[in-house]
Amino acid sequence: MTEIPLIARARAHATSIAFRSGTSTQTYQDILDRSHGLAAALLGEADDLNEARVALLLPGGFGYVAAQWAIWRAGGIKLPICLSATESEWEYALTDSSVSIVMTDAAMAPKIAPLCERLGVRLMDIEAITAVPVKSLPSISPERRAMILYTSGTTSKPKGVVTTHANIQAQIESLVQAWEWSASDRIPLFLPMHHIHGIINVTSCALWSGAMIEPFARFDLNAILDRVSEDAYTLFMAVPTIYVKLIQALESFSESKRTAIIGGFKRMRLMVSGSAALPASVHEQWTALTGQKLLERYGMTEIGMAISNLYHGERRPGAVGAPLPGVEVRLKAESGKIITTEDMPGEIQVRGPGVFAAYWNRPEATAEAFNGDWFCTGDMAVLERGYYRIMGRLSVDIIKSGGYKLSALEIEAALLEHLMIAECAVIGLPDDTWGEAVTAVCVLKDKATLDLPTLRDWCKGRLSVYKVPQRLLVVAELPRNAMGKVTKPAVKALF
Ligand code: MCA
Ligand code: AMP
Repeated sequence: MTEIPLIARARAHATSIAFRSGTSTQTYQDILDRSHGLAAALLGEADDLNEARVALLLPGGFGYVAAQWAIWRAGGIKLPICLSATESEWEYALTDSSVSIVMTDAAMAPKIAPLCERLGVRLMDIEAITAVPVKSLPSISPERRAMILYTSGTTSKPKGVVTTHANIQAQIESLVQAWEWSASDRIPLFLPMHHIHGIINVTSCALWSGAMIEPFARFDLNAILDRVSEDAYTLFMAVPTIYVKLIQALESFSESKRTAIIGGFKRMRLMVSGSAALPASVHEQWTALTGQKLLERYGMTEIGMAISNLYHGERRPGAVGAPLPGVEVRLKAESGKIITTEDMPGEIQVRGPGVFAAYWNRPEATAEAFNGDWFCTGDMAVLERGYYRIMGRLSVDIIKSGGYKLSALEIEAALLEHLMIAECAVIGLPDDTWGEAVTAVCVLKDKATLDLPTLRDWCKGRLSVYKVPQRLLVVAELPRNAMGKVTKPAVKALF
């Protein structure tokens, strides 16, 4: 029988602790047993889920991983959805990928139950599943599709990125090798579990290595810092917004508290930043504060991690480093030529076994995203003294806020449903904490008025919290020239 390597490897660490939360712990054997039981419950009378899509609505931790492995061991495709998404965002993902089962827990079940009922999707509260007869599980080949992650882009609706078990394994192995993961590592998990950063970089790399994960239901700064001061961790992975928030918090603490926490950070073997640009000033502030040199890396949902500063070697502020093991990177100039020298900017293109298989049900979008077998990232970079430096994105319609990739077009489409808004454009304005702040530029309908608190209130329940505009610019009118181009918009109000 072919078993998924991530799961087969767990047997070698059977008695080691995989998850710790306060005094409660679960071993690798516990994950194997629980995922086997949940796989049997998923299968029922069937022998194989044959790539049926199963959504996961769970916080990171033991339950999440047991459910994830259950889906994989039963032969299904796992589709994690955002805990804080709105019902319409959930509905889009469930219908776009024709999900047949949603796995969740008692806390989340009531929130998604009405939607499941309306869509005719089976809802499985994993906490309600206790004794299940053990049954034999199907053989899973590396080429089988394993996961769909929804990602925003230059279309108004997110696309499902499909990866196979082989893709996921390649993404894990590359990082385990580059950052020297080992069974003695201990890492906190506070990132959302519907993105690669939390799923692969933290959770899957740790479990591949026999390491220990301490999950937090959300980014609970004080609880995490208490554990840092107790030397609980050897590794730390976060987005730049989190480092900004940590610096602000550390500066506000008493001398003794700050010293204890900084000691915990200092003694970690590695701290990583990624998912968005880490300003060189934050990199330098962190080093001045803790003595740790953050390792910045670059990745994308479609490719996993591609470029990283060196574990042993230079960690250059403002640069993302060199290609990771098994990943090929090239830059393509606007002229279409492949760049072969340093200091010439071009689009990053990536090739390797970690690159995704396809966008779910979108063959045209998949074809457009590739240049031969090279994936076109839409990010611009330049190679300088052997390291890549990200210069920005090709499309202004992609906003990165708090590490989340957002589509300006998706937010515009939602705002245009507001009765007062005639026209709108959504942009990302630079922001010290969030990287970019979602900003709505609106022309209102005749005699209408709108302010930011009213708009934000209206957005609640329609858009996830991180997509809600942080700033509003109301434009009186948009004068256009003979070519139809906007000439000089008059600002009416700025919030
Ligand atoms: C939340 N708030 C915001 C934003 N998000 N304000 C401005 N911009 C935002 N983006 C506001 C809320 O409205 C709320 O306001 C207050 O901040 C607290 O919200 P909360 O959600 O509780 O914030 P938090 O818990 O402090 O969250 C910040 C966070 C989170 C921890 C940075 O955004 C996060 O986990 N980001 C990481 C996302 C991630 O993993 N990305 C990786 C995907 P009020 O108090 O007024 O209500 S990228 C990826 O996977 C690729 C492959 C890669 O390279 O890694
Ligand atoms: P996502 O599609 O959510 O996986 O986000 C991927 C995008 O995040 C990339 O295409 C980049 O634009 C951005 N990104 C990730 N890491 C970095 C980094 N270290 N520096 C700048 N941008 C980054």
